[in-house]
Amino acid sequence: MATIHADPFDLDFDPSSTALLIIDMQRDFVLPGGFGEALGNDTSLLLAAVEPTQRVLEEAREKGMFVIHTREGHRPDLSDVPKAKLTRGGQTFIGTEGPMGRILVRGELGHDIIQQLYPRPGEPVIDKPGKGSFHATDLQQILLDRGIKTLIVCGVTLEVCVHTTVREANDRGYECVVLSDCVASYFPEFQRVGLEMIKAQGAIFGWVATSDDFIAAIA
Ligand code: TIU
Repeated sequence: MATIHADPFDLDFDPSSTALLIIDMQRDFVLPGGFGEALGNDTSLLLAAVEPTQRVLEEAREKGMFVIHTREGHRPDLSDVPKAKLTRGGQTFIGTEGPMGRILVRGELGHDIIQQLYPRPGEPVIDKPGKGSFHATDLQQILLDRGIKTLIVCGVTLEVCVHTTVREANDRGYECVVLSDCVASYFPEFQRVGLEMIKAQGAIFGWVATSDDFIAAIA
């Protein structure tokens, strides 16, 4: 067993039943020319999460911890995009050509995970059509098969895909620790309040710790 120093209180976990879940570290969100910028965001704010997540990933791999990656995106024929997502606000970005290929479409450069955090063989990559990582994916089955009980969560954006996934996971009985410096938002105030929401009311849907807390816990 291990203990991670976390907010609002320390959490005991078994590293052998813990997975590192890295959410949507795709070019489409963290680099200019993709989905994030098309929506009017300054993508550079997300880059702060890259280096701490690299350190966490390196340590988790060294300790043999199970690592899972997710990507938000759609089939090239867009048959899995709800109409309400495709034409949100009267605008369509998904599936249109950009400098990194068709936006949020599987198989395109922009859809893939950035090189610094690229999955290794044996690390499942969950392709998801929605914001949550459990909706319309086999993540639940993969976690059950491995006997996973605790999730260490990194990725972007905090208040969208990270929150949705952690809320889904919490309802399914997983204990989730979100690493505050390994998640990012296009909105600094959402970064602050998004972390507050998770750990309020006695860890209402999760815990918050830092990359250093995680690395110390598994040392
Ligand atoms: N727009 C935004 O903040 N996020 C997303 O659309 N997807 C994820 O968070 N991955």
